Amino acid sequence: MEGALTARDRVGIQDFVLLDSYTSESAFLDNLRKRFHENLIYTYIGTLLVSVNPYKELGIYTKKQMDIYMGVNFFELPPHIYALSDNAYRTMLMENNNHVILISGESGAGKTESSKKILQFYAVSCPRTSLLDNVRDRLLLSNPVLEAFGNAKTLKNDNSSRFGKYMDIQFDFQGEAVGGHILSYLLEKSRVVHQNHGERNFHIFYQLVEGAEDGLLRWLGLERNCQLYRYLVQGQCAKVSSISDKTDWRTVRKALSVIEISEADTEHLFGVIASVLHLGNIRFEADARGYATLNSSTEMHWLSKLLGVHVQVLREGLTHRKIEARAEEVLSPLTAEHAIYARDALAKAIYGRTFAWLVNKTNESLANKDSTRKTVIGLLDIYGFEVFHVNSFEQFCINYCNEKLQQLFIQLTLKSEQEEYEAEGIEWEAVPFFNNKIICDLVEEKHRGIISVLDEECLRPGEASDLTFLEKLEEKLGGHPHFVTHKLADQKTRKTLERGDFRLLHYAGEVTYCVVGKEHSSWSGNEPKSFSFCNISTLPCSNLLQTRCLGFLQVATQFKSSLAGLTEILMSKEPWYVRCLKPNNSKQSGCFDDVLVRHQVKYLGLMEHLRVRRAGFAYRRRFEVFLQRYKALCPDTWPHWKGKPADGVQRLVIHLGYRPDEYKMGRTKIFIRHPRTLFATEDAFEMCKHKLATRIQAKYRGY
Ligand code: AD9
Ligand code: MG
Repeated sequence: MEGALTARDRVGIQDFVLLDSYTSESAFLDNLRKRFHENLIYTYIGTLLVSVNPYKELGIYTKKQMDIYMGVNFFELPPHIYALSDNAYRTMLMENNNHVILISGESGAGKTESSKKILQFYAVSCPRTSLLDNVRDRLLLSNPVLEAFGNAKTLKNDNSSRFGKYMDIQFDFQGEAVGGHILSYLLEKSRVVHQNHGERNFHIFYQLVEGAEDGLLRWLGLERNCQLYRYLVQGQCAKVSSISDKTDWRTVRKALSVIEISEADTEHLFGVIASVLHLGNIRFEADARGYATLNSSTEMHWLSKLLGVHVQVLREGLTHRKIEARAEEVLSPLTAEHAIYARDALAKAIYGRTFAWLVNKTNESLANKDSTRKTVIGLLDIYGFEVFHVNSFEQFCINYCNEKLQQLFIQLTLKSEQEEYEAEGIEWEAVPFFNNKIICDLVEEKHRGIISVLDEECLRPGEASDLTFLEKLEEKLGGHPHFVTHKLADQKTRKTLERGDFRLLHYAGEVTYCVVGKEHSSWSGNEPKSFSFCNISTLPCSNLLQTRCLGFLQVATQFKSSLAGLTEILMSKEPWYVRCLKPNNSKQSGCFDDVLVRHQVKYLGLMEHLRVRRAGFAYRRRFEVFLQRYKALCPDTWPHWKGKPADGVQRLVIHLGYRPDEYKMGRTKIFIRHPRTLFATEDAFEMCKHKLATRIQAKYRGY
């Protein structure tokens, strides 16, 4: 009938590999858009899951849906995050090895939501064979707690992760979720003391002020009014329509008790959080010589009470710094401006340590104490790539982290995949792709990378400044195709760059980083400038801070090595990928911005991935492994194959009726084009096992 749409026209296809014009970006986009408008947010590229944030509840995450996807082969049902979760889970059990689900995408694309859906799937639908029900609750409720302390409203996302999170979910041999472990990466502590316009501090502060019982607030010396606290109002948006701080407060309180944080510890925890608010309200005045004096007696009283530190010690600590000179400690007074830096540094340090403590506590509660072997599924949910009007050190770290993750993806899916075909002698037409290693090197290379230069500059206290840092960068990196400054830029670009900026051409787009601190606050006349790159190194440390200045210096270097550690963890596991896309920049449902989505499809390397997938092979197994598992399916290979493993595999697949275009024999491995071929073999294997078991039982029963 003319005008009638086929189902395929309407809902698109569920695996891009089956797309007719698979090299066309427009066809790719058409398919995504069609599905998005039908509320079909998931599409596969082979076993990779593409997810488009719907910005609305779709009713597809129910227990019923979980049951539908449990134990069903990947391609038998519409794409879903549960299908990927279930497949990772079953492969883990079958192959008795560790897996990891890598979730990526820019800020607000839906990574954290995805990771929560996966965790829920495991916690709710995996078998329950023991009495470990509370482990599942703890796994689930660790989320609201860490989100309250580690997430915040930004311009990109009302619930933006401000720390990187890697979580292992541990399973016993029966497939029951029995424990977990969390690693956290670089929390954006500067948010504690400063938020850009339209952004908030970490959720927990607002939850506490809005939600805490009157008695608790009184005990903490707080009032139920966010506007009274300097650290809460710089972004001028303490209230957010999509967030109910009161309800979230109740959830967090309950979650804290489920993850076994005692009442006493909880009280201390909120004491520390409240102390940060009091600290933010402390004001300094300059005496005749410009030195800081303090007259915030109410705040000092509460700080002293909540932190358990004598007022006099606090006072000295906030207005002086300790200098170690020839085995002697000398107190030297701080100027009013430096005292503000020191106050803020203290607030950030207190918060950072509290967060670390909380992650530790959560881990204690998730730990599985029995020592039997566990396999794990890791979940990686980091902060997404972000570009703001002004980008500082924090964005630099966040975007570098995303760059590393993209590099890992390239390594595993595009580079090594193609190298493997070559090594195995499989005929292959190379698929070109942009390798962002050049940008990772630009940031992290020894001696000439940005981080090294930053470190070097920071080790020259007194002499170094933001500007000398920038000059050093220009000297070492001038001419690098992904690095530009005002001085290095051509005429046209120069107009868009200020003298204190440098610009990186990241895989996901250009970002201009501000090296020199910019004035950001209209709150009070004597607020400091925002932390810039080198400023971090020249900060005067209040003598309340045990961390010596040097500790601050290598934030970036520490981050670099913790990311190297993370990469190692991820590389040691079988990877699965969820690529999250953001449909529009206004957090709206039903709106699909073509230009924005096309850009993400491009930089995430989805087209290249599709081409490699389409021309390549979904599965590969070493001959020995393949033969060992399936030898019972062929009389020639059962019970033992005496010849070369490759010949045995050849005999086996011919017996199974594999068509020549369905597989290729490499040098050490068999390559199978479509998952469904392997699934069919796996089904035959299950049947065979079943028959064998019945036969053995019958024999022993004497029939
Ligand atoms: V960031 O890098 O941490 O700033 P994420 O984590 O990628 O970012 P997040 O998962 O927090 O983004 O998603 C942003 C918002 O989109 C959520 O708060 C939800 O309101 C919305 N969202 C995301 N995924 C889904 C979904 N599958 N269904 C419904 C969703 N809403
Ligand atoms: Mg997130």
